[in-house]
Amino acid sequence: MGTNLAHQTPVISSPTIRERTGSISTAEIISVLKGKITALHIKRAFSAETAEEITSNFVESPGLKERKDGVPGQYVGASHYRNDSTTYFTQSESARPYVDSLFGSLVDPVRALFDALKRDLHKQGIELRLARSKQGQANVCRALSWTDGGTYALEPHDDVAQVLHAGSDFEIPAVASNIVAALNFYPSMAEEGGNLRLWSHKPTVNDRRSEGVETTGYPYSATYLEDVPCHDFELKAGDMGLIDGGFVHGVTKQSANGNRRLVLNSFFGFARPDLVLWWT
Ligand SMILES: O=C(O)CCC(=O)C(=O)O
Ligand SMILES: [Fe+2]
Repeated sequence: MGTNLAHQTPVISSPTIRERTGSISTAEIISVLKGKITALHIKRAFSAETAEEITSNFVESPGLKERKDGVPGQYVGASHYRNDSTTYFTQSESARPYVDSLFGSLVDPVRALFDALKRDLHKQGIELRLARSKQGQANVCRALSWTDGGTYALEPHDDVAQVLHAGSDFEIPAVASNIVAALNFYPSMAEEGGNLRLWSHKPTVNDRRSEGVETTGYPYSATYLEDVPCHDFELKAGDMGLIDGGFVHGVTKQSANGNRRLVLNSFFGFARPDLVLWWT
């Protein structure tokens, strides 16, 4: 008996979206981790001074590299995407000084959020820590500047497939059956475009297989997403976003001149009821 998976129709799941100005609370972060909020956009979440410092340090970083894994972009840090555990943790260790240097002598807002969440979860008997192996441990974030010149600066994708298929020598596949939260701080934005677009759809394994993206979650085709509603987060430098990375999302085309769009990205989620892992 054969199952025809060639024409999966995406099931629509309506996201719960919150957008406001101010400070994020640990209670809100936990609501995303537990699937009660799908996406949170906090405007002016960190200062212009911090944003500018990070941006100029990124541009001048001796650790700045071109991605060579099929996702057009430049980065500082390490990505577990399509890497085995040894490669990822070795790269995380060697990139750490460059990631730390992005903040100069200013307080790292990603680390501050990590520490606040760690304190709050600890009170509830839950440990929050960086993913690790014999080779080392993850960094708190990685910095990325997308360079795809097509319809999207970063094509529609989900963040769960890569976690599910990270390999048994990683701790993170356990998170894939829960929410994979994706945290983004935006130190710099293009003049136009570069919106974070979130589609009302959370793909299943069968959906990914039908799109030929079973192990990567990247990229979903325009045809597949044609009838799926979406929401655009219009981001500005200093904003942050926190989303359920299981929903399909991407970054819209951006203006080529002027400021480059820069994101500090990290992932985290429950590996066990008493353990939240954090990685990049
Ligand atoms: O740059 C963004 O706004 C989103 C980044 C993202 O989705 C990713 O790194 O997986
Ligand atoms: Fe993503």
